[in-house]
Amino acid sequence: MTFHVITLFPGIIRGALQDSILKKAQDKGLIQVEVYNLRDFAQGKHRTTDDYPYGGGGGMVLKPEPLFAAVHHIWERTSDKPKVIYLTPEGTLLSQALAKDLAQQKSLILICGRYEGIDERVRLHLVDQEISIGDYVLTGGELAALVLIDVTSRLIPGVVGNEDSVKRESFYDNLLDYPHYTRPREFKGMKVPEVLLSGDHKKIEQWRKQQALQRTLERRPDLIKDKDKNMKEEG
Ligand code: 6GU
Repeated sequence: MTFHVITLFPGIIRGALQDSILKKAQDKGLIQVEVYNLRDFAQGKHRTTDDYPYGGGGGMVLKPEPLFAAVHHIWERTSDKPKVIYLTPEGTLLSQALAKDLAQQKSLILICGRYEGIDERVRLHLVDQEISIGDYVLTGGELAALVLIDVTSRLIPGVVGNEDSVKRESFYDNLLDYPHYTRPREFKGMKVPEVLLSGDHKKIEQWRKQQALQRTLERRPDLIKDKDKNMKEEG
């Protein structure tokens, strides 16, 4: 899968992808991240990418021309006309379910905003989907784009070494994860639950399910309501 990222700060995107699992995924050819500096698509001596808002008020707004030029540049060089996603706190909340949908795409264009926002005409005529990563305001869309790339990439087969762990972890079944233990059997007087040492796989499975359910009820009862709703909708 290819992520085309349009940003004023290519270093933020590149820097975060130089280590660990996403680095390996790129080396293996499972994902590709192409970074485009918005400034390269701006006109004039000063290559201005932002301007004052009509109607006044504070802050600056990203101009439409460089964003249109950048997206068309990418479309002209790709065979599949990738969808355009704008990262903004006004967008649909990113969830595991949305990430699963995104992971079906061959490629995506991600626009990272800065300042007060982008010219509304970009949203109306260029953007297919607006996505937010949570109810708080970041200084720009770059960290949000990285979150989107991370959650989507790890759903692509081969990116995460252990497929089983992807299936078992938090949110996969709309439940939080169960507790994990490793050696030693006793640490500072705290013992590993007996059942995990029993070798009885059925019992272990039951204990994990019960723990996951209990944790979800205590911490995120909203997830269980969502799950009920989803099951009813699916019939
Ligand atoms: Cl996508 N962008 C910004 N600037 N702030 C955010 C966000 C995105 N999602 C949550 N907060």
